[in-house]
Amino acid sequence: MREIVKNYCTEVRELGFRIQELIAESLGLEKDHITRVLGEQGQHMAVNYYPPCPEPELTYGLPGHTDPNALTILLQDLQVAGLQVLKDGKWVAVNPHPNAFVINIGDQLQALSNGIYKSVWHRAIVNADKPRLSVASFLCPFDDALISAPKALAGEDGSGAVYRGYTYAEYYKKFWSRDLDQEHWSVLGEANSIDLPCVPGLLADCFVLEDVSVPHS
Ligand SMILES: O=C(O)CCC(=O)C(=O)O
Ligand SMILES: [Fe+2]
Repeated sequence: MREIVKNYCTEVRELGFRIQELIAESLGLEKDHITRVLGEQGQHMAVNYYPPCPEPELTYGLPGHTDPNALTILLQDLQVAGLQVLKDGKWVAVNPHPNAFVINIGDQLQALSNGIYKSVWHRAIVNADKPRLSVASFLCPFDDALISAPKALAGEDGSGAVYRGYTYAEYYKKFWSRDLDQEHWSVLGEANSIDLPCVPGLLADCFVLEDVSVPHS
């Protein structure tokens, strides 16, 4: 079991790096731009267990949030759907596909891409009679990573930057110092999130990028 989880973590990490390289290329940046800026990335895995709820409309497995990290690779339960993303103001189901991961752009890639890639709002609903499992792998910038849009996207003088630059540590400090919604966190607890010792990190959800990213004037 330990070996399987270890291999999974290694493979998922490599996949994450490859996706970050492809995203960089799609933005017209050097292939290694994002992986260079994010540095030695932290990796964290959450195994989310959502017990069945006879009245699913009364609760959430995981309330709406964006992922505060850089990139999330999500393995969904093939038997039970539950993930929804917010699209044009409506919650849309993302049904599981065999042999497919769901890739979530996190807040840090939204900032790094100057808002071109969007950190998607998502939530998980529970099922009336079946439990659901999901395995989320989070790639996080190293603490001192300076998150700011590159000149190629924000202009030589930075005047086209949508967000001000900040370090990931600063982002996290703000994240933890905001008023926590007690109800939200108790609901999170009910989802039985288990932290696996992949690489030390933090599970943190429900962060709005705009909270720390002051629009450039
Ligand atoms: O269970 C899911 O499908 C979503 C999990 C998730 O969004 C998270 O762990 O951040
Ligand atoms: Fe999430």
